[in-house]
Amino acid sequence: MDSNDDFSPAWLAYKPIANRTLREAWAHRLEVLTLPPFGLYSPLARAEQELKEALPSLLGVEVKRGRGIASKGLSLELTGGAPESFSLRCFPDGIRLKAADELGLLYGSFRLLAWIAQGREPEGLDLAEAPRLGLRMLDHWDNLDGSVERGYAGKSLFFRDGRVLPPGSRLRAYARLLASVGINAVALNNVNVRDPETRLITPLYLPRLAKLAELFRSYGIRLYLSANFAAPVTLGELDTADPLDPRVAAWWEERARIVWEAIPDFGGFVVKADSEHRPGPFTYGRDHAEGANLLAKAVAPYGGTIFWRCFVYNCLQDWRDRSTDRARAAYDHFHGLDGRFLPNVRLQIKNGPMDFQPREPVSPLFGSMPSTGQVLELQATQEYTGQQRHLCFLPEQWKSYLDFPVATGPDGDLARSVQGIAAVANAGDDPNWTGHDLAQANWYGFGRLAWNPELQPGDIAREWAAQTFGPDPKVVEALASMLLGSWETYESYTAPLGVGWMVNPNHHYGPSPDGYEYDRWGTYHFADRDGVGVDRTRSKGTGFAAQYRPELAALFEDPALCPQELILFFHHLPYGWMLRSGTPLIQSIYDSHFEGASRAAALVEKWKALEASIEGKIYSAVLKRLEEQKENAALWRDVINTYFFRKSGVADARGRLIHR
Ligand code: GCW
Repeated sequence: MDSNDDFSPAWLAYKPIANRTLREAWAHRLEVLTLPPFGLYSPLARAEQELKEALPSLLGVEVKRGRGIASKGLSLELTGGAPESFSLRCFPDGIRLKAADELGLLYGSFRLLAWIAQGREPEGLDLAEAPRLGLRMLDHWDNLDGSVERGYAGKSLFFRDGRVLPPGSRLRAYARLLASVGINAVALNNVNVRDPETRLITPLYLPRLAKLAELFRSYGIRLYLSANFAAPVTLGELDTADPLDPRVAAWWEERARIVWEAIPDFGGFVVKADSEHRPGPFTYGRDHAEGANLLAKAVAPYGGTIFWRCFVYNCLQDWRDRSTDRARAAYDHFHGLDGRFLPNVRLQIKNGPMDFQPREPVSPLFGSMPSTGQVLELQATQEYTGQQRHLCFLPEQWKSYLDFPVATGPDGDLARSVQGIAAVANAGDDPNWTGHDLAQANWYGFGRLAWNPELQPGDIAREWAAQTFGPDPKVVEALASMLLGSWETYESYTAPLGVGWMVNPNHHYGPSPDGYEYDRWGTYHFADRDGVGVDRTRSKGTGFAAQYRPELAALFEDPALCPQELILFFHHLPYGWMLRSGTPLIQSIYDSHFEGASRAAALVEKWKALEASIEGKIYSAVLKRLEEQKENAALWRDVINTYFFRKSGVADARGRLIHR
């Protein structure tokens, strides 16, 4: 087998439906397929292809093409309605899928197949769906040499040894997986755009990128690239990248023309500027509105969008300087610029104010800039959540952000305040795409939540499990019980109560309580013999809490009201501090670490109980990862507990083993 063909079908496994009555109930409604005329590489052609491949495998039927208006069988119809939306209904002799556009028909076809694969009955099928968010995007941090920054699943799907890969069968499978959960945008390269990747926007690479765009287009997915703000200088064409210099503006306009000539539906650029040594407008004494608008103006004639990242902070801090707080940085840099960005700029804001820690408060920027388009950035790749060696089902974490009331009133949740969601992708060229087979659930879950932020993580977990492993309720429930709660398990054996950052520097795997404590990244927890945590109050701390709207600021400001899971993010507290649960802070650190590590150990046993139901290769691969998780969680428990025991001198009230 060509290594290009060695990949898992993931949740598009289309396993045969074992229940005969159910199979027949579907089959007699699906044997004839009628659809409107379509072009060769159109979404509708993809829909037909998917149905014709999937239905025989799920139901054992051969699908025949019907003619004209069908009264029986599966009919796909173009009618009115919102873009990308669809309705699906079951009739005694058929299924009717209606949509306003071809993409709606493609999404509806995938939903129908998911419905069948999940073991549901046709009689209940009556859906009308439209995506809640227009932009549902994956950002890859892939480099041209094939490496992936913070990638835990092999090499890049798009690049190898300085080349753009041709659109082979793996990439087609990738596009199908994306479309099946409604993802409609992909940024291919790392936001850290170095010299080689700066050249992606030149004729050296554009023809190859255009081939990828053609494949993705047929699945409703637009291509984006990360751009280097200093590109005119890096490419040796100008001696400045000053956003107010007319030569620079002209350069970007010409560049946009070249890019859109090669890829007419190109989406636009993601930009990391003035962040972690990347160039940006600050070099020229300009602000981020001036920087973003330079690019936005150049891409506007083509309908392009600029995703301007707000991950801007001082990464050369001195730990002795107690006045600077990294958590404040995004708000301090961007809030005052509200109203100054062109309409095709989207500020892309990480979920929290720091950097994808297992738990952070929501970034105070959300909902605080009424005249500026915003996009939420999540991290599916598990940089700080176990690197796809630990099981950590992230839809539960994401849901806590999406539901967060950034504004008052019933529509005040974060999901309603943004124009889209991007996640840093967790897929690479590993045969199972994501390193850990069960991490596919995060990719799937991201797409589902971006489509509909109101979905519940439990339903997402069950849908994913049924589609991936087949609809046997025992297996589905067992998998759901492993996925659900796994984020909180991870959180409970790592850094306590929102304090974050107790990881090994650089690679970020495994415990190192003081790894970042005296470093320059602005990531401190200030543990001493008396207490731990960061005072971010307005009254005596860094003032970060005051960046929130008043009701929230009041909650975070007061340790008696502050959500307990974030208490050390906002407060420096003595070890004897009584949490609302009635447990002293130090004891709760010990308890959560003992419990978290034992829950991680229990995952191994839960998985073992599934041995007979899971394909051997997947079973052993996952078992190996769960065993590593168990061992690493025990290490986390011991390192963190010993650290706090040595600092505080307080023994565990329950007398469990804490190493001296
Ligand atoms: O999480 C940090 C990562 C960097 C990353 C950066 C960012 C792409 O450690 O690897 O760089 O964030 O989001 O820009």
